[in-house]
Amino acid sequence: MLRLTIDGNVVEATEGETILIAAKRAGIDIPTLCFLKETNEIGACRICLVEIEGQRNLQPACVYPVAQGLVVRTNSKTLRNVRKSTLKLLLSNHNRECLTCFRNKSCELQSLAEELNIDDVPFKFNRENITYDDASVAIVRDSSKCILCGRCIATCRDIQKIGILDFTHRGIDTEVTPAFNRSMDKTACVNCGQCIMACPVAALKEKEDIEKVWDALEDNDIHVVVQAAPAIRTALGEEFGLPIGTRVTGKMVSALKRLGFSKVFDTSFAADLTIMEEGYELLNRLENGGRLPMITSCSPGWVSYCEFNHPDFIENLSTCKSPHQMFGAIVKSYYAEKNQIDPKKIFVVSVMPCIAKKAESAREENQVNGLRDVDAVITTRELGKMIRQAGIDFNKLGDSEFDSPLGEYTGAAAIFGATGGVMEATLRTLVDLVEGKDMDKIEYNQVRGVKGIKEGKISLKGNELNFAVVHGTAMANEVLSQIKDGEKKYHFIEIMGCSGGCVTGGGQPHVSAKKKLELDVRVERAKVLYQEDALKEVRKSYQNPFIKKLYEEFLGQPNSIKSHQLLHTHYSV
Ligand code: HC0
Ligand code: SF4
Repeated sequence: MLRLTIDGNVVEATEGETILIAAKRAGIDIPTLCFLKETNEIGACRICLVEIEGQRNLQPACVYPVAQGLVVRTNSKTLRNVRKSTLKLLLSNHNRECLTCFRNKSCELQSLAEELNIDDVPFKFNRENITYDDASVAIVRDSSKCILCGRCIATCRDIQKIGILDFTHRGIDTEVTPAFNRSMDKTACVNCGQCIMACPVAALKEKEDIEKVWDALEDNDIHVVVQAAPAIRTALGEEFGLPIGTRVTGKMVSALKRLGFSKVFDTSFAADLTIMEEGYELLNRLENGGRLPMITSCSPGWVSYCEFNHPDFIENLSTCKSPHQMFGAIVKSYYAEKNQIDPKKIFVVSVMPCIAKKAESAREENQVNGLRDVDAVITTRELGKMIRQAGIDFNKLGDSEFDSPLGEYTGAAAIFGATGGVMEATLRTLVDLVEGKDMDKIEYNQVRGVKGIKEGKISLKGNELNFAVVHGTAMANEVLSQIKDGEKKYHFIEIMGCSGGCVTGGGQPHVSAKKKLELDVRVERAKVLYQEDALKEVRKSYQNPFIKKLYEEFLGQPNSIKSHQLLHTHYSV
């Protein structure tokens, strides 16, 4: 343990820590901008400069290591002036249309300007040749807002190991762009949206579908059905100032009802359905020599990553559509038939924590008889906006229940939104199906938590099933390489494109770098889903009575011809 002095306080720190971290622990917030924990620690923006006794130059706290006896000052007239000048220069090169900016009030640059008491910016914004790229169905890039902090570049390159974005040009013309300034839709971007989550400003955002949804809601000729993904209920409250990790399932349903949707259903119902289809698909592959390991296909960021980078693993992907696509297909067939509604008059909206779901729903493969399974996908952030636009006081809402039957779900489905959730849900059903009885075991702790690669094995009637859970495309790359090299052998793998799974998808509420220093968002949001699971009486997908009914009345058996027509898909090479 080392001891140093920060602003007159003696602070204990461990070797290798930075001044920024030691100060944070001592309750001293040094301002930062380009800093993003474990992602972008490069000291580039110079906002976190501090004075160190005995040194002539100011030093960036985010990269300067602690040392025994160091005497640090984080607040002085010099520092306040230097930080202000640096920030004014950054602001002079930034399109300051804050009132009409989608990051208004969630912008880290704006907060910093307020914290540093910036009262004027003497320079006018007059950059030319800036790119506004909205060619992709999922992601929009606006260079006029970019402050060149590099957080998106580091996230895509080092965390996701994809590397779509980088600095181009020099000096005043410097921009962050894909190679050759291609539009995002012409790159191998998988639409994970993790660069959006890293961006402190509004240089990256999702392609909004809010107006499409409002138009459908106002059309009396259309029956508008909404489904909410498991991960929305754990994060939507943050849009309304509630702490990270607040469960708002009932309020979310009330809000969706107030917005005027004809039915408010839950993607979790289709998650239970996916477990049936995927579980039987796995059993079939195990028994009949099918391609192994079977890999989950519900994360469209991961599926695109596989298509772009590992086409030799495409046959390993489960042929199951992702739950929200299955849900759309069931609404436009079973539900339409039962309620005698023309499927062409049904508009399915998915509320997703993910921007890749926008691209997924637009794929031709995700249509049945020329009708899209899902007509519009909005993110948690977009839903937050719609609720505010409608003047709904979210925090004052009471709880409501999802509509039946497509809103009935088990605890197994609720945990889909956290890394390991799909695996745990599959194991709960698979073991019982193979053993032919309702086993006592429900929880599989080895697949929970945020370790990048989690492994385990179980015995199924004497046969060993080896499995792995992977989150983030970098980890996916690692595991696939190990399989190719023969180092690892698995029967079944869950892969999610984003670290943490859907709870930290690219469509979730923004969390500042400062907050991310205090807590692990993945853990806090996942806790809510495990709580929801524990509260459920039925915690195994095959025991969902409405899933049983769906098979009895409509689909026949899992993996039946009808199931394949509606609920399965294929991928491109
Ligand atoms: Fe997910 Fe899903 S759990 S991908 O992470 O499988 O986005 O929450 O909705 O579709 O159910 C996201 C979350 C979903 C789907 C489900 C799966
Ligand atoms: Fe990279 Fe994902 Fe952003 Fe695309 S969406 S640029 S893959 S981080």
